[in-house]
Amino acid sequence: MSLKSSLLGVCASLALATPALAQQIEIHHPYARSASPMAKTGAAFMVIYNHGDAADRLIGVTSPAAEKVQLHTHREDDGVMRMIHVEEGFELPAGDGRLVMKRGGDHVMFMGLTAPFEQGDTIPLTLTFETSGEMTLDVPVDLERDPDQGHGHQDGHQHGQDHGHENTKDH
Ligand SMILES: [Cu+2]
Repeated sequence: MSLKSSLLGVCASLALATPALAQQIEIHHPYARSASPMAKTGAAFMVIYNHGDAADRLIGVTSPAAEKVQLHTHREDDGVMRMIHVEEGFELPAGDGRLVMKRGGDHVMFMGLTAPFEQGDTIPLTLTFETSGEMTLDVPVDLERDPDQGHGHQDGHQHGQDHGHENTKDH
């Protein structure tokens, strides 16, 4: 499945679930990876936009692909980067606010994978938003993506720049 068709699927399922809010939450460039075929954990990354007039919050994640799925971030602790479970979730500010989940930062964490993440697989993932409700998408596994590619830096990054990567990552 191409990235484009999976994004279309996202829009379609959201429209069915919450017609009034269909335009408000938009997900760009989702992908999932794990460190090796033996890994029992994996992570997913994406950029989420809130085009609505009210702030929202990503408060939960579920997936049949792992025993436990959590929202994580990385914090530096005495020079060591550690992953932390963020129970309160991540804020999505109103008016095109953006949540960037990327390597070394905020991410969706899969613990106890039910099957290894293999290149070309898609991982079903349900995101729960405080206001907009649930949204299910198929996240493509991309083990080859460069960590620095795709999302750029979290600060001062323009919406339009994200689209620039679409062509290079489409199959
Ligand atoms: Cu993690």
